[in-house]
Amino acid sequence: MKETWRWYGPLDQIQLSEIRQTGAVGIVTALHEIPYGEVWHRNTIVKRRDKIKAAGFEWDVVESLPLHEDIKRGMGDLSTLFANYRQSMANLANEGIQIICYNFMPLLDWTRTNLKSPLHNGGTCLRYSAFLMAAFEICMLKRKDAEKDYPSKVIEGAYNWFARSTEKEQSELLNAIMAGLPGAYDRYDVEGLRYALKSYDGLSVDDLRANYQLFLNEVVPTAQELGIKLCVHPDDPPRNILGLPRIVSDSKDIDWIINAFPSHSNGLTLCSGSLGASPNNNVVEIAQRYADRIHFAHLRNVRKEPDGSFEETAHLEGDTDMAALCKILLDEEKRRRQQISGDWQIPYRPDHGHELLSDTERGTFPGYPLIGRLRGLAEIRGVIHALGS
Ligand code: DNO
Repeated sequence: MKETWRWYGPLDQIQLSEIRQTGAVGIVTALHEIPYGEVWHRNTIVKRRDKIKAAGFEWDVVESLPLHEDIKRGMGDLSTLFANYRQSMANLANEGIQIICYNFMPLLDWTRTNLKSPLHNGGTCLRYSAFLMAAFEICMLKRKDAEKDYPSKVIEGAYNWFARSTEKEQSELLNAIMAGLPGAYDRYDVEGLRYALKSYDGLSVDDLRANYQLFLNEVVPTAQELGIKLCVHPDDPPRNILGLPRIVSDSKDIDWIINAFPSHSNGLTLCSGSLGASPNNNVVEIAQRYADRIHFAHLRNVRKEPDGSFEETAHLEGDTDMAALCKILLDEEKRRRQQISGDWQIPYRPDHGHELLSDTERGTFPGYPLIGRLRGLAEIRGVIHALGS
């Protein structure tokens, strides 16, 4: 398995020279400065790739080539947006970058309620508390019908918290929920989010699936011709939030995606932490079932709680058996080496990490500190080594 590291480009506090010291050999990045829906031009790609090369790395994975919201909403004439997406893929393929991660989550990307939840050992982690999400939706956003999405115990906790919370705590909660858009510049306030949500009013799961199908029809054939491996990132958390439907949450959803356009270019990012946050998902089984379509892996772990909350644990702790998962990925690599010529390696990155030691002073993107991720990488490297590859 190829060790990669997510780098946010010039916006990142962590330098490529520091990443070299982690032992990772590949970089996962995106042109975060380009607004969603616009073409990634060849010269901009080349400049970024050369910078990565000069530091001694390959640019292995694009995470993400984002979809414009209109594609997810199925709004208006989408022909230019699809043409732009295809052009960006062609420009990337021309420079030898062939793995492209994206997601199909409406409006928000990953969502947490605490960005610095204290750990018993002194560091901090990302956390999703059901009662805080409920407090946000019910008391701050005042979303109609939000109460229907939560059990009464959680609703009670939400009202209690809200009654006692300060303005600062409420604004920290908003900030945490909005933080899942690293690199993108859209951050909503409560009013802005309410307005943005309006544009999704009435969109059902079936509508969203129809919009996804159209996207696949429009881009996968080109990806196939270019040798590009598209890999969708699962919903995080893998459930509906804010009243928005989500359709990349469990193995039934993944079945739908794989069958919606049967092609090797229509693949998955196996994100163990995202999938692992649902009690309906057995991540190891999911990895086994779709192994031949896993083009990229995010390895991390979570501990689930009965009310739907979860906390990001150290990479080898938490609910998912990381060794069993790595074994499946290693076996899949072995199969590829025997059965196909060309690229057999699965790039993976230590996904997220606790803020540890001097991480707290660096102001890195939430979930993406240097030392915490280095710990995760080192531990996973150890597991892979012990498994014999
Ligand atoms: C969070 C990440 C996601 C991921 C996108 C891919 O840490 O895993 O933000 O990059 O969903 O499109």
